[in-house]
Amino acid sequence: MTVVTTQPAQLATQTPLSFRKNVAVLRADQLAAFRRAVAASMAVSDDRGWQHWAGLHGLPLPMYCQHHTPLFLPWHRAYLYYLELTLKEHEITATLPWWDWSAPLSHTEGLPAAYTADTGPDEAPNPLAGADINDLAQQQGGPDSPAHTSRQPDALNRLPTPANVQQLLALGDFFDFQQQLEQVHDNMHVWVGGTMQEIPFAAYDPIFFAHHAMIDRLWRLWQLRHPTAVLPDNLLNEALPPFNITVWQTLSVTALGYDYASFSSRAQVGG
Ligand SMILES: [Cu+2]
Repeated sequence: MTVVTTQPAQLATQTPLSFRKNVAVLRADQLAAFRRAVAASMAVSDDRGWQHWAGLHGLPLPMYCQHHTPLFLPWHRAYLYYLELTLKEHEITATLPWWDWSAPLSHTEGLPAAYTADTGPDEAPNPLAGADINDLAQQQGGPDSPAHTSRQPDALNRLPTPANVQQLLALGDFFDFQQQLEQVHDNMHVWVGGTMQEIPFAAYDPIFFAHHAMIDRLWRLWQLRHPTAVLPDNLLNEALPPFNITVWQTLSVTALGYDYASFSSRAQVGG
């Protein structure tokens, strides 16, 4: 049983933490910067761009994502981390916002307005509303593959509640927590509907990353709640291809250079 407290040198040299924020409280300039970063990513056609990064999760082959395996949370943490770095190349302040689908606002508005508006305040198309899906992914997905992402949200009263979240955070064992969190995660993919419920294409939709930032945040909150919980050594040493990182290197978000704003600084919520 080991508690990992040290981090590899290349990760420990990160400078100031960058804070992921609740999408509901993003200031207009923060949302605009994030949208510019996503739009810029979508305009890049090589392996630094949106199509490449969305494709790592599902199609085109190989499909790297880990679902219903012990690597679900670590793999997706690495995935969001590296995608966020590519967005920072366009906008240094850009961070992945999270969508708290359990919050009262979500129970009245559903999908976050930042992701559903057709245009931003500048009248430019809103890149968070959806994305194209490249030809290769469509070919490999067969004749019913979508050419563009879509959503078909379910009823508001079927969203998870704060009580559901508290039940998850109270679980003491990592594997129990991960398994039950993944179930809620699965339900949310189905709740959003459309492309989000098809694993091969889900990550093309920008809402995927707001949903997964919430999942990653809940893992962070769970880690803070259960500081003595440990993962087995054999799991810690697992690689997370295609990322050059192991499970134990994903355990500390602050070593990776980011954190979640609401519990780090109350002042940031509502700011
Ligand atoms: Cu997912």
